[in-house]
Amino acid sequence: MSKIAAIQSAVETGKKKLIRGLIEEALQEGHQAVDILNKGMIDAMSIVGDKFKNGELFVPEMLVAARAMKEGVELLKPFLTSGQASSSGTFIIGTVEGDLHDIGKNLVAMMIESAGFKVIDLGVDVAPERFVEAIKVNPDCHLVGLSALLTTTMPSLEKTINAINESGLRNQVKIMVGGAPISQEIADEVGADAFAADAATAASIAKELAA
Ligand code: B1M
Repeated sequence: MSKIAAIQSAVETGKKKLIRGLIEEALQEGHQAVDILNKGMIDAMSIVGDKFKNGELFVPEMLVAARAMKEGVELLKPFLTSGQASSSGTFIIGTVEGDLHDIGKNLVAMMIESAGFKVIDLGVDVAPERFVEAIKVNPDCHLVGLSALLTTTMPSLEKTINAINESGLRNQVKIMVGGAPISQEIADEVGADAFAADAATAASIAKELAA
């Protein structure tokens, strides 16, 4: 089995303790961190999602897979980020109300930080008022990112954007949305300024929006 396949299998089956060794070996063998992330770990989470949908595994297995993935992301972080000093501005990010998924949001935050932004991460299940408050207390913030992974939490995107509109702060910030069920069409519907399909795209769009 190739090292990438072994990492994929370890994430899929939630073998958190194996991840460090496997990633170190993969890097020593010359695999790129971005390949380990995309082909090893993100693909593993898609398989987990498919198996969950088909009833082949359940929430506890999804959770242990997520823990293994997080361990791997922590290890890869130094290889994925540029360590660029913050200068592009402040980016407030969070997973919307009702939604606890944070792996994708954390990857987006990491890539955006690496693109030179100061990132304020509000975490998961973030109520619209918390986004509004965070923008208020950070007048230097011109970009806000909303992550949603569930079709049931997609309305929270619109609720959050409406709350920012009603607070009178909408002119201060550009809003980017993303997450597995989100598309450009949905971004347009909820009144966002931008949609990004993945973390690398989110970082380049953030730079464009800040320019
Ligand atoms: Co959940 N879950 N989950 N889950 N989970 C999904 C999302 C699901 C698609 C699985 C499935 O059925 N196939 C499904 C949603 C179905 C739907 O809504 N249509 C689902 C469900 C149903 C649920 C529960 C309701 C299950 C239950 O309790 N019965 C429950 C909901 C809890 C809640 O949030 N209230 C639940 C719970 C969980 C866990 C807690 C067990 C765990 C999350 C742990 C954690 O995040 N800390 C979990 C997991 C792990 C998943 C899957 C398997 C993997 C998600 C993930 O981390 N992917 C997921 C299946 C799947 O996505 N295929 C699933 C890897 C990650 C790197 O990708 O998050 O898509 P992603 O992020 C990408 C892009 O989307 C984008 O960039 C990222 C990096 O490239 N992106 C942005 C994300 N945010 C962005 C923001 C941006 C721009 C881009 O701008 C701001």
